[in-house]
Order: sequence, then C-alpha cells, then structure tokens
Amino acid sequence: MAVNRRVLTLDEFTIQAFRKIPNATGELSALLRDIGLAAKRIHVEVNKIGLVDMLGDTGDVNVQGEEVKKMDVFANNQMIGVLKHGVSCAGIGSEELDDIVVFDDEMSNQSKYVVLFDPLDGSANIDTNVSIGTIFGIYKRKTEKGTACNKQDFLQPGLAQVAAGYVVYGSSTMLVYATRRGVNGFTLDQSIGEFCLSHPDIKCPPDGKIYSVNHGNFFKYEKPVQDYITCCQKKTEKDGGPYTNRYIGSMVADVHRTLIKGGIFMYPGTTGRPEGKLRLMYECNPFAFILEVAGGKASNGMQRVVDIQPTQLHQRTPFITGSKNMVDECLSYLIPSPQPLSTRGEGHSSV
Ligand code: P6P
Repeated sequence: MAVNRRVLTLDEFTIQAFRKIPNATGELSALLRDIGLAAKRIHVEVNKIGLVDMLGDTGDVNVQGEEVKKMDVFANNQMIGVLKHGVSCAGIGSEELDDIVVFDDEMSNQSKYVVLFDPLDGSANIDTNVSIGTIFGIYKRKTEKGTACNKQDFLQPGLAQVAAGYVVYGSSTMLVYATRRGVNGFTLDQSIGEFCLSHPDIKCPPDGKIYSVNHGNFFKYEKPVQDYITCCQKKTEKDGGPYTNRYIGSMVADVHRTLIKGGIFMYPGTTGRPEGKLRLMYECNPFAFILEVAGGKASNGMQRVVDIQPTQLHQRTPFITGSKNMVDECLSYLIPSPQPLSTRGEGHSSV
C-alpha cells in the first residue's frame, strides 16, 4: 500500500461531487453523511451482537408479518434519528413501519428529499453471523417545499431515484451508493471512523458464472423459471459455464456479490406468492437503480423494475438482477415472444 495514499472519505467524495454540480445545494451530500452516521452506529451494534443482549426477537411482528428482531428496531431508530434531525429529509418510509413518517417541522418541510429504506435486511440471519445490510433509496419530493410531505412523494417509480445505496455489514462494512454519475463503494476504516473510497466507479461485469436463487422453491416456480435454472445447471465451458450456485438468503450480501463479481440473482414469484417476497420500494428499486447504473439489468420478468409505477408502500415484486447478458438470457425464457420494445415499456435500457 502506498504510504500516505490520499484516500477520500465519503464526506470528501460527496462534497467533491457537489462542487462539480452547478446550483447544487449540498443537501444530497448532507443526506448521505447522515445515512453514513446511522450505518456506523448500526455497524457497532452488529459487530458486538453476540456480546450484548441484542440477539433474538422483540416478540413483535411487523407489517410484513415477520418477527421483529431487536436489531431491526435499533437500526430503524438509528435511520429515523439521523434523517429526522438532519437538514435534508422531509420524511421516510421504512420496511419496519406500516405507513410513512412525515417529519413535518419547519426545517424538514423545507427539505427537498424523502428516503425509503429497509433498516436491516436479512435480519433473520443475525443469530448465525451471516452478512446483513441496510438498503435505501432517495427521491426528490413532488409536493411543494415548505409543506409537509405525503404519500405521493414516496410512490414514485424507481427511475425517479436521485440516489440509491446499501450498507453491507460483513467481513468489512461497506457503503455503496449510486447516482446517475456512477456507483462507488466505501469501506469503513475503523481506525478513523470514516467510510473511505475503496471501490471507485463500480461496474457489473456483463457476464458471470454464479446464479443465485433459492432452490428450495424450485417446484413452486413457473416452468420458464425452472427451465432457466436447469439451463444454468447444464452450462459447460462451451457456453460460458460451468456455473456455480451461491445463495446466502441475505439480499444485500447476494446482490453485492452479483454486482462485484457478475452473475444473476433471482427471487421469482411462486405458486403461493406470485408477486414474490422482496419489496419493490426499499429493496428492489434501490438495487435495480444501482445495477443499471453499473451496466447491469433489473427486471420483474416482464419489465424494468425501475419502470414499475408503485401503488402501495409495501408492495412486492418478482426480482431478477445482475449481469446484462445473464439477465437477457433469463428473460429470453420468461418473455418467449419477442415484442417490439414499445409494447414492453422502454425495454431494458439503463437509467
Ligand atoms: P428466502 C431476508 O429475509 C430476505 O428478505 C432477503 O434478504 C433475502 O434475499 C430473502 O429474504 C431470502 O428469502 O425465502 O429465500 O429465505
């Protein structure tokens, strides 16, 4: 490692970006700094979880019908705390809360952004030390500044995101975020307590050899999905294989690997749950935006995820994302009859 290598911190990076944008107000930089602070606080608790009484359930069930872990509550409170007391967010939507939270104070009402997040995705894995994560999407509000935000500020297609990102609490803690200008990764340097630029200008490889899907649901998938999975299993050196299957059951970890190494991640619909399990607004849209900016693709099996017009805060969607060529091959099984792009929305061009 070069001595005295000048490594940009997250704050330095976002401020550098802000200085390049005419008329920028610095609110987005401040918002990312706030999220970075919450991430550091969550990191501290996640990293000592076996030592303090933060394992296990609260005994409550969230709007999703899932057991609420003590860490879910902690992470949710950290995200709300930094955003409510910052200067850049008018309100939030959280996986853990039935409805949006409108901050509705004078400073917050002047803010131009709203944030949707899953405070601690994969928390079912907390007790077994599997990587988990925070996922967030940032939108410019549609309602007038100076007024309280409302639901219409949140129910926007993923394409409207100004920025999106995630934090993966794994062997190291990384914050990755995308704007239309690119995807950049920052690793937490605990010696100085700062996220430092470690993965500049991340691109998703156009091809890969890893397919990531829950094989336990195989016989609940529709036949075209089963046929694609079988195709993955049969790949050889002659056709870009052999593939390997990696599925951790923690979306942030599985999709982060897919972004960095290439591959395809799928959570398709099943016979009992045709809409799939993953939520559109604060799981699939942020990752769809990130993967598309990085040169990958993200589809619900029929259209770009970021083109979906949301109707409900907690709606679910089938989700396929990853390397462009692998997603295209998967879609060739799911959308057999080639249609002119115009009938399929804008097709799958990138953001
Ligand atoms: P399954 C975690 O509970 C989660 O929401 C995602 O992080 C993960 O990708 C998915 O569920 C795993 O679901 O049904 O395969 O266990």
